[in-house]
Amino acid sequence: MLKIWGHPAAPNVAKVLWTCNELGLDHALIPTGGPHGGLDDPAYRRLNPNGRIPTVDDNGFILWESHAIMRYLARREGDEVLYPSDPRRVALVDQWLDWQSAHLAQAVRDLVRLTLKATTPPPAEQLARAEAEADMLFGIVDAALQESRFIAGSAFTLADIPIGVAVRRWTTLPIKRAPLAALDQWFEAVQRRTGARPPSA
Ligand SMILES: N[C@@H](CCC(=O)N[C@@H](CS)C(=O)NCC(=O)O)C(=O)O
Repeated sequence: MLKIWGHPAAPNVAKVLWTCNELGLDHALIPTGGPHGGLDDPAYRRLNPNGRIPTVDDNGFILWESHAIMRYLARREGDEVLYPSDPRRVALVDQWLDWQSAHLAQAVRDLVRLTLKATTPPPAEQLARAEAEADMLFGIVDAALQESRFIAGSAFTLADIPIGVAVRRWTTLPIKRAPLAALDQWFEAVQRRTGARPPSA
């Protein structure tokens, strides 16, 4: 059975768990990272030299980096909807996956650092800058969703998963957010999918 090291409250692990659920894959979660620790254990570092989660073991095939894992699992299962083989359709999915980790994830991380993880209230100007950056990036998603039902077109694909996880995090932070109607409507719909089970730990 597929083994996954991580914990469901970690956004990058949540992406992989959501993908497994969409694909109907049985998996065993090995609680690691966050409150469970273990990231510096030499045995874990041999699996993932970054000391980060998630890491998976698929019958001896070890893989880390959440989006690489998602792509691998969807390809392995031959799921043409979640991760198409058509060059242009898959390029759009990849575009949003790469954009999420290069830009959106950082903006949400900055807001988490300034709010939930801060020991003192953040300087108002710094918080306003971080809020504006996130509004701008989620605004790009909102504009795309005004044109298509899902992030990368008319069907739910891997691209919807990391952005869904990011919206889930963003909308639970004690911050000001721009109203984005198309994004809200899409988020309502993707959250209702059984695969989008919210993290419990
Ligand atoms: N680019 C990596 C980032 C991995 C990462 O930073 N994971 C975070 C959790 S989301 C982590 O390991 N944090 C340490 C912890 O939770 O203890 C990926 O997408 O897998």
